[in-house]
Amino acid sequence: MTIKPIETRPFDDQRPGTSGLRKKVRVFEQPHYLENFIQSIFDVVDATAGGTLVLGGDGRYYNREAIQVILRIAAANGVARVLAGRGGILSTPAASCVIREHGAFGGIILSASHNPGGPDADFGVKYNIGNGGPAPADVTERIYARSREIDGYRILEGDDVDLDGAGPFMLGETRVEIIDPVADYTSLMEKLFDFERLREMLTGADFAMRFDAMHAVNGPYAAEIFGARLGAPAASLLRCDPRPDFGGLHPDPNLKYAKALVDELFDPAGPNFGAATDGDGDRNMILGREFFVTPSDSLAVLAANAHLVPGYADGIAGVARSMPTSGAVDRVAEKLGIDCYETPTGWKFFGNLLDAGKITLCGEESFGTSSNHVREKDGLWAVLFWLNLLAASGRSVSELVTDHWREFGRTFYSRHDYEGVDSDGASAMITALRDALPSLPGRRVGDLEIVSADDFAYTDPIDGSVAENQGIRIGLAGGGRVVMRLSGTGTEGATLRVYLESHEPDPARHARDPQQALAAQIALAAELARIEHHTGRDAPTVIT
Ligand code: VG1
Ligand code: CO
Repeated sequence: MTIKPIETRPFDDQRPGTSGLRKKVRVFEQPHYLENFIQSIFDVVDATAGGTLVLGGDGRYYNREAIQVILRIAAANGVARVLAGRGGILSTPAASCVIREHGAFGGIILSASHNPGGPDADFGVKYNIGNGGPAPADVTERIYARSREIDGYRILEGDDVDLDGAGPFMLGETRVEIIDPVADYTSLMEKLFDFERLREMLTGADFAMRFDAMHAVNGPYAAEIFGARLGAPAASLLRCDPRPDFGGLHPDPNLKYAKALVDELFDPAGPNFGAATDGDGDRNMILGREFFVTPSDSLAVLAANAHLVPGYADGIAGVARSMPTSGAVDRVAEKLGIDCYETPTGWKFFGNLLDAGKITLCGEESFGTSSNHVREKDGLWAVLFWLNLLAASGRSVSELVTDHWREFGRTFYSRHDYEGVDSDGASAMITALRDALPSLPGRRVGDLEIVSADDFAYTDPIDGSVAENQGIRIGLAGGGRVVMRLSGTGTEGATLRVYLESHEPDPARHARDPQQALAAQIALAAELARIEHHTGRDAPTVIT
């Protein structure tokens, strides 16, 4: 087999966003586009020292083709060993687990996460480092800089690797091992949770759950863990056959895109527990009977009750949440006497804190929760954690959460997304807000008083790196907040995210509908940011 140098010209749009490089499949299918980006990774990361690379994806359209290309480029760049998920499959948390278990120098994960899949939809490439987590910004910026000047890549000529075969295969000097995508991950889950107790609960007559894999990567993981190991009835596992286009749906586990599951759980005679995960398996949505748990509350409840779960019985070192995530977990940390960190949006910012042992649990309002067991958010882990809490406490989902509110107060929370708006209008809106920041504190809008306003900047407490312009943060008297930022994961136009939050200590006022409880915050955001003027929209496209 020969290594072929190919001349190429740089593309100018390969800057990774919140979570890797995400583009339309058609963009990735352009000649040399994927190759350039992969070569840029290998030019930045030294892959020649005899190490192992982990490779897999969420199974979406173009996954297998991309894996064949990446294997050949890896071989031409002197990677000694590649661990590839069978069928090209690895969920994001499983890839993180495999990188850590096998001491790999890094991994390439192919996914556009919760974005739709198919020939006209989205694809993505993410590079993770040796701790199993997303590459930090200095690495992604170097990869981007390289992609702007690249003039060639190296690729091995040869046949495709049989991703469904037993392996190992040799690609030139590179050994490609085909691994069971669920094995390492399942063993890790068995170490953290009380599988015996879970099995008892899931096979019992008075417990019914529904898990919706949304035709995405977690199907086989759920079949193994909930089905084979824990004995959950087949009828409780929904859409567990992964499809390249996710069945034509949006694999995003929220109130809008997992509506069938939500409807089932909101039936008064419905199951006790419902959950869904996203395209690449790192997001989760938790539902009880007639009850939706906001991701911010979920993180707070997990932190407050972690001692009930075997893997966390010794207590937690600290917690972290992304800036737009509600302050519910902060109150738990205060009570536990542990540190709570506020980081920018995106999982890469948790990595250093986890590595340094500063935090055990962390989460984002965007349906992401996880712990120090991997360096990615982890959908199935969150579902198992909740199940373990139900089994150990004997309480229902709604009881656990409403008890929590009684103890800590309720943090009403909602996110309003304005998807696919005009990029220039959205940028102009953020710029205008930024310019107005100094004039905001002290101002009243309706009944709300603004006490602080800034553009969030973060200095990493471990390595001192600084991330600026991470979102407009408006603090309100009484502990409420309005946060606004632009998405860094979209592939079309811009998406404005408006995060709304208020704190209510009085249990008599906990049963309100969040949209009503947050009406004043919603009005404040519209007025201050002039959302309709800048975006032409008078309502959000998704409310969670
Ligand atoms: C969104 C979420 C963010 C999350 C990111 C990746 O980013 O808000 O919290 O980390 O998606 O999640 P943005 O920039 O669009 O707001 V995943 O499951 O799509 O990898
Ligand atoms: Co995801």
